[in-house]
Parts: sequence; structure tokens; C-alpha cells
Amino acid sequence: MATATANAPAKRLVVDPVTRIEGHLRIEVATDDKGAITEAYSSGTMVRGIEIILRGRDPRDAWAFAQRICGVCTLVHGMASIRAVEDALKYPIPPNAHLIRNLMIAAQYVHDHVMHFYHLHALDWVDVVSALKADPRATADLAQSLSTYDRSSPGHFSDVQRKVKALVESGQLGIFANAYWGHPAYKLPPEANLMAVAHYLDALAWQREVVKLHAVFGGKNPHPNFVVGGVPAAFSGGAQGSGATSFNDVGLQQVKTVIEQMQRFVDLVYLPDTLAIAGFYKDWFARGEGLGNFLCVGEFPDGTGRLGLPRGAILNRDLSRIHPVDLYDPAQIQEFVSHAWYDYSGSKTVGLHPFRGKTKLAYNGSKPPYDLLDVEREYSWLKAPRWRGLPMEVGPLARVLLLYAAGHEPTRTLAQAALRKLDLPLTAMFSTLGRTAARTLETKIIVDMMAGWYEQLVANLRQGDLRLFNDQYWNPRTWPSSCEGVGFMEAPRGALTHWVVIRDGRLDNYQAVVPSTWNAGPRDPAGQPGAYEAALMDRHVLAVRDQPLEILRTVHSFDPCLACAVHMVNPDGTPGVTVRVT
Ligand code: NFE
Ligand code: MG
Repeated sequence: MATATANAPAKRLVVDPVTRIEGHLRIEVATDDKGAITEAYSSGTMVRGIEIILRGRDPRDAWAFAQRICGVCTLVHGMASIRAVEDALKYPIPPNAHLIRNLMIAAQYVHDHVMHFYHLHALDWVDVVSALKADPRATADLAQSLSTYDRSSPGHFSDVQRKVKALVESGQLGIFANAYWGHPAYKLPPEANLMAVAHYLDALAWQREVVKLHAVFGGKNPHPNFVVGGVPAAFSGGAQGSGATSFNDVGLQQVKTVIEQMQRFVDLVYLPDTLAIAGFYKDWFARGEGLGNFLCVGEFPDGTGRLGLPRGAILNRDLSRIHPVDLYDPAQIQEFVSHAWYDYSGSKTVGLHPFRGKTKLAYNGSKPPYDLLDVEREYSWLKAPRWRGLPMEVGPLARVLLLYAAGHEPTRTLAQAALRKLDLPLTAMFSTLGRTAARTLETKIIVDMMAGWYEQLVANLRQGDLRLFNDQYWNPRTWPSSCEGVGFMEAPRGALTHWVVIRDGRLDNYQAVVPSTWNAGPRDPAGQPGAYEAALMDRHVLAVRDQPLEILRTVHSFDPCLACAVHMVNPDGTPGVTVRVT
């Protein structure tokens, strides 16, 4: 083993790379004699520099570069980017453009959250190998007791079991390789495991269908097209002219079908599965909380200043008070680099508001600058964003808590029904499984909003309001010589902001402050940990020291995306999954 750095504690456990995420995440934890986690460190180990390559470009082109920050939250950086430019230039956009954007954003949530639950997170709770022992008839009884989903027959579950058996017997587990099958922390009975595996496979086929909504309005998925000033598609009516630049009645009908497919899967599969699986792991509603501070920037604007998902901050779990958040106030949002490989002209204590933000690398070598992380100094390619100096959790749990605190009736009803079913108090939401359950609840809340926007859009088009774009944006001579704007959005993983400074028609500065930067970021100058770090430092005791399933559960509950968070790789690559015990 290579040498540990001088500051490294004696007992460090390294998980690198964390898999079933997007991007490159390394977790190091320190444990005491009993194996309980006492310290945790989260490190983004990859760097790309999109903020740097945007400088000097036409602001109207920025979205297409920014959108390539990530292929999972495939539209969010494009959206935040055009909103930033629109905020700087301040021309309105037509109501239909808001409606279409809302539908595209909502479709992204539903798609991304279902994919996270089944394809990225479920295998932390579901033992695929145990599914081989299930009785298909008992599995059908279980599935039919939970919902009226039609793929719940004994014959279907026996087919799925045969498929999994063939995989296991071939010795090539493929998509199910590299997990801790048989780990003692798996608690589901074989039938629940088999049902979940069947739904894992169904969700793969389902997602292929539902991405079509993006293709109707944005030409393709991933990375649908956008445009500053509206949406880049005209309505051509009839059955003609559907494609990258226009949509028609056939496309609208397809959107309606997708909304119905989404609704059905959420109601009949995702929501009941979440509650059923959570019921076997109730102890995970009391672990992995972390910060207790939550931030939302808001989403689903309607053009009149109202938001479908509110903006605000909740501090110390106090749901009786929503603190207002002002993105323009230089004292509120700041990014710190005390523990990150960035250079703020030598200062490691100052925080920069993103309009004045800097992206300058403090390390440019060809090898990773660590063996074990030097946690007293710099240990991540993520900056540490703070709100009024405080570390904040962002994401589904933050949004559900904000909606709850704001008195949003559908959220209160749904959350109370779920907690009643699980026989848990509201405070159970402040936990690893609370975060996972919140993601499911918000998917239900958002999918229920979609039909309303769709109907409004169709009504507007039928009444002859075909405006989808404001061409004022396309005459740079009318632009002020200097302006600034922030594009906010609630991406699936949380609060996302893009910040532009425009001078003489070009981008003078571009900063992205991203959900996984908030959640996965390192310590700040005051030594306060980021959200993953805080959530892991709850004295978890690992049942099997070199199979840290418990770490994966908590980290995955945030749905990490490090590609987004660093938006900047170790040129020499990294080996496969390593769990290192020192
Ligand atoms: Ni790459 Fe992303 C989302 C954004 S996460 S997935 O959601 O923005 O940081
Ligand atoms: Mg950034």
C-alpha cells in the first residue's frame, strides 16, 4: 500500500469510485475502535472546466455548452443557462414557452427519479440473488396486494426469475455485477426482491418511451434543444412538420400519452414500491440526516412571478419558518475554496458571490494530488457553496419540506398518508430513507401537475395563441453594454443556478453552482462539513468493514452527480471499485 499523508488518521476507509452514480466520487471515512464512522470526507476527483470555456462566447450559445455538463439531468443546464441570459436582458417570454418548459422539466424529474430509484439506488436495498429463492405465486400475491399494475401475474414473475437465474448461472451478472449480494444488511424477503427486480426491468423499458416528450418539444433526448427567448419549435398544427424545429397535433397527442404513461408508473409501481421497501428498513428513517438545513431556489415559474415550487431556506429542521432567499445579495450565496483545488488569488478564507466567482485551478499535475486525502488542506475538485455562511442540503427532501412548510395541500396530504402507512413521525423525513421517500413523493406531486400545463398549452394553441418565442433577444444592438443575470432552476438533485456577466455582447464571466456541489462539497474555512459528509458522520457501524453498503445507502440517497458538481479527470484513470482499509 502507498504511504498515507501525515495528517491521515490511523483508521481510514476509502470507497473510490462510488458506483451507480454519475461522475467520479471518492468517500473517505474515519472510524473508531468499534467501527463507527466518526469523520467523513467527500471528494470529487474529476475536473473539466466548462465555466472556463464559456468565457468570451455569445451568451445565446452558452446553453449548448453548459448542457454538456451532464447527460443525466439532460436538460437542466441548458435551461438554467437560457434563464440566466433572459434574466440579464429582461425581455419577457411567451406563456406557452413557460408551459412547454415546465412540461419538459417535469418530464425530466419523473424520468430521472424513477431511474434513480430502480437503477441507481434500489440495489442498496434489494438483493437480486435472493430473488432466485422467491415463489413466483407468492410474489404475484404481494404485488397484487400493493397495486393494480397489470404486470403482476405468477407467470410474469417466473419469467423474470428465469432471466435472472440465467444471468447468475452464466457468472456474468452484467448490470447486476459488483454489488454486495448476501450482505447481512439486506432485509427484504425473496418475493419483495423478485418484485423489485421485475420493476427494475420494467422501468428500463418505460424510460425509453417517456423520453419522447423531450423529443417532441426539443427535437431529441438526451440534450434537447433550447433557445434564449422561448422554445425552439413552432406549432405547425395538423400532422405535418413534426421534427427538430416544430411540433404538431400528432406530437401533442404523443405528449398526452407520455404523461399518462408517467402517471401510471408512478401511481402503480414507483410509489407503492417505495412504501413497501421502506417498511422493511424503518431504522433507516433514523440515520443519515446530516445538516438539517435546506435550500430551494424555486421552479415552475409562470411568467407572473409565481413559482410552482417555492424558493426559501429552512434552518435547523424548523418547518415553522421559511427564510427568504435573495440570489442577488452578495452576502447570501458564496462559494469557498479552502478545501478545494482552486485558487482565489491566494485567499483560502474568502467566499465569492458567483457574479464575481472565479474558476482557476490550483493544481495542474498529471497525477491525482493525493494518496489518502489531505483533509486538513485541499481534497476535492468541488467548491463549497454556502448560504449566509451555512452549509445547506438541496434536493427532493428540501423541496418537499419547503412545500410542506408553505402549506401546499397535496404535499401535506401525501406526506401524512405515507408516514401514517409507515407508522412514522414527520421527523423521520430527516434521514437517509426520508430523502429517498421525499424523491418519490415529489415525483407524484410533479407528475400530477403535468396534465394542467398540457391542457393550458393546448387551449392556448387552439385559441390561436401560437407565440413561442420573443425575438427581441436576437438583436444584440438593443442589449445594454453591460449586464448580469442568474438563471435558477430546481434540477432533480436540487437547487441549480447559472450566473452570467455580459459585456459588449459577450460572456465576461460564467459560473454554475450546482446541486451536487452543494451536497457533495467539502468543508469550508470554518470547518463545517458538506451535506454528504454530515450525513455520513452519524456513527454508522459497518456490518462488514470491506463491504460498506451503509455508506452507499446514505450517499446514494442524495443521488450524486459529480459530473454536474465539478463540471470539469484524472488523466491516468482509476482502477475499478476499491474499498481500502488502512
Ligand atoms: Ni448531472 Fe445535475 C441534477 C444538475 S446534479 S445530474 O439534477 O444540475 O448536481
Ligand atoms: Mg461552478
